[in-house]
Amino acid sequence: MRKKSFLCGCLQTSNAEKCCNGKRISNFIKIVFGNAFFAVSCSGEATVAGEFSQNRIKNSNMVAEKKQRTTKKSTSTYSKEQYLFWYELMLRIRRFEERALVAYGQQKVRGFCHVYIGQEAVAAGIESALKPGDAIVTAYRQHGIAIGRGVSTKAAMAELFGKATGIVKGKGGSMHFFYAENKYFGGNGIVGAQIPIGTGIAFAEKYRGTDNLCVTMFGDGAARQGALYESFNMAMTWKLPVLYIVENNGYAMGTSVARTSNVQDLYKIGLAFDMPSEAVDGMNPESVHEAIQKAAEHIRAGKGPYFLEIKTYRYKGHSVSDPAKYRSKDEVKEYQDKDPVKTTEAKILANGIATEEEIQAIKDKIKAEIEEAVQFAEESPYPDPSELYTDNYTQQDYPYIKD
Ligand SMILES: Cc1ncc(C[n+]2csc(CCOP(=O)(O)OP(=O)(O)O)c2C)c(N)n1
Ligand SMILES: [Mg+2]
Repeated sequence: MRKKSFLCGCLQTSNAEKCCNGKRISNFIKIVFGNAFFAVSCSGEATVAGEFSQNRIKNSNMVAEKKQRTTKKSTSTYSKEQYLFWYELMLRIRRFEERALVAYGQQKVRGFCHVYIGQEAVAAGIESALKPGDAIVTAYRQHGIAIGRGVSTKAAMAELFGKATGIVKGKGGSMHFFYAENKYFGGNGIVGAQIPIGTGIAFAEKYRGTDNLCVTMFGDGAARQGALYESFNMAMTWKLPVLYIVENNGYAMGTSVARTSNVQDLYKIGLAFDMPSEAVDGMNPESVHEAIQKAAEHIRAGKGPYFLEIKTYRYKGHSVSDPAKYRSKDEVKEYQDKDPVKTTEAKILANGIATEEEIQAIKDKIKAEIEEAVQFAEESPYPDPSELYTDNYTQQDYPYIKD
């Protein structure tokens, strides 16, 4: 039987065999941009390939910038517009997921569901610091990142409900949103698989000569995957425009970083590659925004990748089925006291950035929006059974298949 390859992103290049030195690779995910392409095998082995000759990639011996190794506290002040953007986005994500959990309890959402509650400042700070054209790829805890990227709460809720109006037609569910128009490359369920994918997207941007970067996010549980080390090495060698972000929420499922990593300051992983690497406080959007801006400036100057360890926390368990008994109530409370939504609201009011009425208006707007999203999801149809046979890729002339 012929093997099938699974493709994600745009389709196909013809000289894959040459670029991969004739090596037979089956079951791989490939992203193609113009003449450049990137492939990663599903086993996690990363392979970068493309229609280029090595000497077209400048391999300058740029010395990595002096590393700053301390968690940064925000000192800057921002405009009212900026604060309200952060507040509204974080509240939208929070209310969306709270409502999604209710729907899950009602068995309207099924399958996996990993919520981002507690981590919203990361999505808010990233989104405010990027420019149009930049790409994002992340792991499966992704509702918040996707909503930040412009996936509507209607399309997101409908996706969770498995409806045809969902962002990927109800076929992806909680872990696999994808929004190519806004360069949101998912939503990836295989831990660490998106690290080489993001590296490949950055490769394509460099190859095409844009000034776009690719934010490549992963959890602390992915930080010890071999694909990360291969990707970091390639990205530094070729000075790719990639911003790696590890969202260190302290746990990989129920296993703490302390139990799996001798080095618990995960940003230090980047130092082995001479990659500028820093730790960032992830409980407020200001410090995330500032760190991303600084990293983006470095990357857009052509100096290559940057690595941020954003220290954050999830209040809920790994997924809806995890009661999170592996940590104490005091620990959870410690982070809830720094809750990004509440502290940003308090900051806005205490500093007279906006009035209580303005804040209330945002709350009312979000509440109505989320209820509309649920109604939309409820009323939308399920995909037609014939959809089982669409959006699947089968390459008939796969060059590595030997009968
Ligand atoms: C390659 C692979 N191995 C194992 C799993 C099972 N798994 C799902 S999530 C997870 C832990 C991920 O931890 P982290 O990246 O810290 O994510 P968080 O739970 O904090 O969102 C594991 C081991 C998987 N999905 N993929
Ligand atoms: Mg984690």
